[in-house]
Amino acid sequence: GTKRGAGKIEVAEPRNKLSHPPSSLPTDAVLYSGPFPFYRRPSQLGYFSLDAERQYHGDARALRYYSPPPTNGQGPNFDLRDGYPNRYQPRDEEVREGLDHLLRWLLEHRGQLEGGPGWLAGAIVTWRGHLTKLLTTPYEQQDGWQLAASRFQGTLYLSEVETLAARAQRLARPPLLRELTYMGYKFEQYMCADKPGGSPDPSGEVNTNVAFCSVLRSRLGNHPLLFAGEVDCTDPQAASPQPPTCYVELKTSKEMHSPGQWRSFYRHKLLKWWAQSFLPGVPNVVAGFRTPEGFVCSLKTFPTMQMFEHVRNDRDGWNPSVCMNFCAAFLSFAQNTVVQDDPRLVHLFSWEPGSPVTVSVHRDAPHAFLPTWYVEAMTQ
Ligand code: 0WD
Ligand code: CA
Repeated sequence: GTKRGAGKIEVAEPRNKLSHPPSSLPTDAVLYSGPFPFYRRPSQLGYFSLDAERQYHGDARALRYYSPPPTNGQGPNFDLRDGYPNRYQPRDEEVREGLDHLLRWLLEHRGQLEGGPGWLAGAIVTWRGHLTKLLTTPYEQQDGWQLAASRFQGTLYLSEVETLAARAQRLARPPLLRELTYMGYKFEQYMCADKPGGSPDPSGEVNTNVAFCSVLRSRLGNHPLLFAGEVDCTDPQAASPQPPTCYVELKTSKEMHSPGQWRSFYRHKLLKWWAQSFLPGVPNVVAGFRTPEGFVCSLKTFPTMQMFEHVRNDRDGWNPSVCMNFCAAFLSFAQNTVVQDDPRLVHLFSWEPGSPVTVSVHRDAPHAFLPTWYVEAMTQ
């Protein structure tokens, strides 16, 4: 420590840097244009599966294999409403899992993480879906979000909290929306086999407890990232068979008939598809376009790296640089705000469209999200 009055000139700490981090973060797209930031090519660190009872398994049992219909003859004719509601086992959405499954994977693999000693202590741990929401924030005009953040052993953990509006919407979800959700999962069943080279079996149940999750490492600017994301299937015939480049994301969307409908699809839906698949390095999104009666009669592959081309010359389009620069700015904001290392302390970042991101501070229940079993095992 430097003693006062020992002849040294004392330089004042610049204010607003760490000692006084800003208390809000603007989200306007214009503030985040500029060059695309560094984003490390995502690499897969591991994976896990959740079974029909939502039980964790440290293996790939829930991974399915891409098995599109033969391209000869006519197009597909998938009835997405088949099996609804009798063969639908939806996950219980009242169960708040937070980061639990990802934390279990991390606990079991913390000794074998690459990146050198201390890599985890400098990293941000979260779900891919949370990062997707950050990427699309500068363009989002409907849904806000809340992200809870805790620092523990250096690592910054980010876990989404359902907003009151989202909860109200979920509880009041009209039956037609519930069926639409089913149809998305049904499409996966028509497009995936349980074994490489096998054929899809659409006669079974659709159980949305089942999931295969890839755990990935990347870095955005100077933020090392460890995140997990649900993967729909792997393509046994992929040109590059190594994960994540063999993975395929499946989506359904309304059939489009006018240039105006395509324009709107490129501006809104493709942004979400791009953000979700770019983060884990999933190279292709295969879309099934459904008729008003719920039949998929055409398929189209959208390479993730070509999605931006559809809006590059659109004044009302989105820009990947804005998405990534905003995400990097948010991660810096969070890193500078959550200074104390304490798993029971939560900084809650809240955002509503048209406003900046704001922060509130909480301790313990109901906001703390790092489970005791995790904190205790990591403290050993
Ligand atoms: O409890 C929560 N609030 C959340 C839980 C929010 C986000 C994710 N999760 C968990 C779930 O355990 C889920 O299995 O994460 C897993 C998926 O994580 P993710 O990949 O980070 O999520 P995201 O990219 O938002 O969604 C990927 C897929 C979705 O596919 P589509 O094509 O619709 O984007 O994961 C599914 C869905 O099939 N999915 C969920 N499954 C169960 N519970 C959930 C959820 N809450 N959210 C998305
Ligand atoms: Ca999907």
